[in-house]
Amino acid sequence: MVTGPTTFICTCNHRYGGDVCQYACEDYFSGSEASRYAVYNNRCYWFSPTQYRSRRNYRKARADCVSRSSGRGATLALIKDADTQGFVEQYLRTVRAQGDYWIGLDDRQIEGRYVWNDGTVLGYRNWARTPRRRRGKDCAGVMASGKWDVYRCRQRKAYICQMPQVW
Ligand SMILES: [Ca+2]
Repeated sequence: MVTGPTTFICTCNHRYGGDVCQYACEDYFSGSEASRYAVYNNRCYWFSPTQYRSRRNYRKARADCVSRSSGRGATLALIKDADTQGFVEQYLRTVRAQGDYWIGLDDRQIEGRYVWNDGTVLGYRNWARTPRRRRGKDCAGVMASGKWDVYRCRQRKAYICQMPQVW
């Protein structure tokens, strides 16, 4: 987009970012996984395959996300505002998602107190219905509709990872 005689705003191609578009989600995901990511807000998000053998329980899904960036801050997706929620919903629509995806939110430490995987207390929320206080249903996922619900953490689901912000 040209905004003036000498000023340009450039945007990178899908899946690339950084000052000179050098950053690519390929740094984290390759092969058959490569079609499952999108960049939003300088961050790579990855949506795991949905067939049963690829699904993970909450703990394993979380561990898989963390392992993608060798300790540099990858987690299950943290949907802390409406804009990020909008991005996730758009992606789910685009791929005609079916079923649920884990996100990085649970009340495993204190029943009824939902905390994001990075320790942030829940602010923005998009529950389909307010979760009932119930031990044993402690892990949050996003449904194909985009609304969130709480499930038993040992259920196997697809999941959404987010990689570190790149700049
Ligand atoms: Ca609970």
